[in-house]
Amino acid sequence: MTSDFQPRPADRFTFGLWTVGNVGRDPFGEATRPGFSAPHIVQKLAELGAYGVNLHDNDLVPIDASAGERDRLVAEFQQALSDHGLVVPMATTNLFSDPVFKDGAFTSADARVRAYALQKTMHSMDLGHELGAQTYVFWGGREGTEVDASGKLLDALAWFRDSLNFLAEYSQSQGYGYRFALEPKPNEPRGDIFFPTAGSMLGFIATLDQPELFGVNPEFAHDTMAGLNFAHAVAQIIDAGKLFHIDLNDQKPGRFDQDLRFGAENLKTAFFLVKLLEDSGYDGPRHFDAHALRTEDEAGVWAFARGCMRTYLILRDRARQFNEDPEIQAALAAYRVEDAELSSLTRQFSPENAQALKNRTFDRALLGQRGPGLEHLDQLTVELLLGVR
Ligand code: DIG
Ligand code: MN
Ligand code: MN
Repeated sequence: MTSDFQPRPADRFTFGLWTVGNVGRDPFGEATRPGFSAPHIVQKLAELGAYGVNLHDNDLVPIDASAGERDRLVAEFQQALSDHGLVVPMATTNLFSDPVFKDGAFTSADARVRAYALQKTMHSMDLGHELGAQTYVFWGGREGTEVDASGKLLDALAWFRDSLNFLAEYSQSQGYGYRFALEPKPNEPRGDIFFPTAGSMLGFIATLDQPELFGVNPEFAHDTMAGLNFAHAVAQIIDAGKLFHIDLNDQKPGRFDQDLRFGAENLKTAFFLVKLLEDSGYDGPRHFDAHALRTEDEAGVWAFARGCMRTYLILRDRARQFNEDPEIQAALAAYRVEDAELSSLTRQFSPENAQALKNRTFDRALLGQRGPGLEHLDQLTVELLLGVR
C-alpha cells in the first residue's frame, strides 16, 4: 500500500504558536513576515493535518495584558481549537524574553527575580491547564552564565531544584496532573546554559523530590549543537522511561540553533530517530520546534510546516521498509552472535558462574578477526534511504 504521506491527527504532529508564528527576526535583522493570530495558526495547522498546537504563556497572552484582554484572547483561541479540532498537549512559560530574566529566571542571583519567575510560571500553568495541556515543559534559555566568577554554579542547581520541587507541588495542589519535561540546550542565548544535554537532565531529575513527575524534552538541534548523536541521546532517555515529549527539527553541526525544518540537514540521523521512536512505541506528540527560513513569506511558512510532517511520514515508511527488507534483516541477524552457554554464565551472577567464566578459554585472535558486516549493512541503509531498494 503506497502511503500518500498526508499528515493526519492520528500521527500526533504538533507545532508551537511561536514556530509557525516566527516572523523571521534574528540578531542581525528585523522581521521579514507578519505575525499570525493564534486562531489563524490553528486553522492553517488543522488544514495541514496537524494534531495539536503548543504555547508559551506570552505567545497567546501579552505579558502586560489586562485580565479582560487575557480572557478574550483565551476564549478566541479555545473557539478556534473547537472549530478546527486541534488540542493543546503541551504548555510552557516564556522565562527568557523579558529583560527581567536577562541573568536567569529560576537561577537568577536575585531572589526577587526567582520569586517572580515562580509566580509567572504558576499563572502559565493555570493557563495551560485551562487549555487542556498535560505536559509542561521547562526550557531554561536564560539559566546560564557568561561569567563563572558569579560563584553560583552550585547555588544555581539548588535554586533550579527548589523551583521545580515547588511547581510540582503546586501542580498537585491544584489537581493539574502535569508531567514535566525538562529541555536541555548547551548554549544560546546564554554563553553556557545549565543542564546542557539530555544526560545532564537525566542526572538532575534523580535529585528532585518527585522524580517520577519529571522527564526530558530533548530537541534534535540542541544535542546536535553539542556535537552529540541525537538518536543516541533519545535512546538513553527512552531506556530511563523519561521521554515525556520531544522537539523535532534539524541543525547543521557547529552552528547557532537553526531550528531547521525536520529532515532538512541530517536525513540519516532523522531516519534512525524516527525508527527509534516508532520501534520503541513512543506514543507522545511529534512536536516540531522549528521555524521557516527567514527568507520565506506566509506560503513558505506553511510549506515548511507541511514539509516537517511529510518528511517524518516518509521516514516512518522507510523504517517500515527497513524492518521488512530481507537482505537488511539478514545482515542484522549476521551482525549479532548469540551463545546460549556463555549467556547462561553471564546473565545472572553466582560464584559458580563467575568461576566457570574465569576458567573459560577464549580464542582472542579468532574473535578479533571476525568481520561484523557493518559496511554492507550501512550501504543497504543508504540505498534504502535513496529509494533504490
Ligand atoms: C526552545 O527550543 C524551547 C522554547 O521554544 C520552548 O520553551 C521549548 C518548548 O518546545 N523549546
Ligand atoms: Mn531550538
Ligand atoms: Mn525546543
